[in-house]
Amino acid sequence: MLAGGVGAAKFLRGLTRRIDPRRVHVIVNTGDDEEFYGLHVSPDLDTVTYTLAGMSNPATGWGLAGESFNALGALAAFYGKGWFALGDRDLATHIYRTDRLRQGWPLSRITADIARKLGVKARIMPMSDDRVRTFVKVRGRAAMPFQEYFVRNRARGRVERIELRGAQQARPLAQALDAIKASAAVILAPSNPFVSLGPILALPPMRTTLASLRERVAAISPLVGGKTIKGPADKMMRGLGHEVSPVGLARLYRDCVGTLIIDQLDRRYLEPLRALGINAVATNTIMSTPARAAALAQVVLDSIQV
Ligand code: FO1
Repeated sequence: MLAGGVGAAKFLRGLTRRIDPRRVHVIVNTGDDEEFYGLHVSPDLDTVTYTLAGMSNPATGWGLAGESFNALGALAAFYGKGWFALGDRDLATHIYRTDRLRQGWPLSRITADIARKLGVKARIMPMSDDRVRTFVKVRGRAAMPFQEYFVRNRARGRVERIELRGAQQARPLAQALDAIKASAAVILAPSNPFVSLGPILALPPMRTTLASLRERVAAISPLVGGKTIKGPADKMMRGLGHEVSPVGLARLYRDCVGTLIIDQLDRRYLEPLRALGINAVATNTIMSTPARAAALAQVVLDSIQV
């Protein structure tokens, strides 16, 4: 599966109820990674890892359940008030990751190590061991790193451009490409197509590899009735000149996705999608409970006959 953060993690919680987690390989976006207080933070990797470990904060979907923020409060005395909420126990993950990076471990090894130590059975891997940084250009402002746009500025403003800095030079993880080629199904999570899945798809030769397996590739639309449940994907589609509908999404993915799972509220798009050469399936895509996420996962697996 190709994954961003919270939406992907929710889906994975369902998928791993339907198939053995050891069969699941998760390739995660690292374009959102950021340094805070000298520490390397990988929000999407951590969101997926914590969720599969059963440790994530159910209210936010990111961070850890039952967190405290004492260290962040103490850091404010030196750095000023922080805008990125790093919890005390979450900081342990960032300290460990940063320490290992400094010792020369690749991010993929650290990610597997953290997941194993937290008891996760699925294989979680960063999209690349090379650094890719997502920048967002909003009208009237210079391009800014993703977390600054998303958290500090609360995704305000009209998005004019997404820059995936370093993506052309970065190599996708070899294990990720191998897993994709060996898999019965490749699932694109209901994540943001520009800033979550975009960075993964931008790594050559990720997109052409998926295109060669298109019949086995399914994407889940993050749109429900013209809006996203969470996050700015709908605003971004509009700002970047795409139709905010499953058809707009299908045009973004058409070369590499054979099946598109859309919400039942959007069933009127089934025919137009089929006319575009996409196998379209409508179902309830709102993952309000793990059981709902598992039901969605079953529909996805059935749609590509796994
Ligand atoms: N999202 C927020 O909206 N506000 C935060 O303060 C915040 C802190 C944070 C800390 C660790 C972490 O792993 C994720 C965190 N996120 C926060 C979520 C993160 O910005 C997004 O989920 C992803 O980058 C987008 O997928």
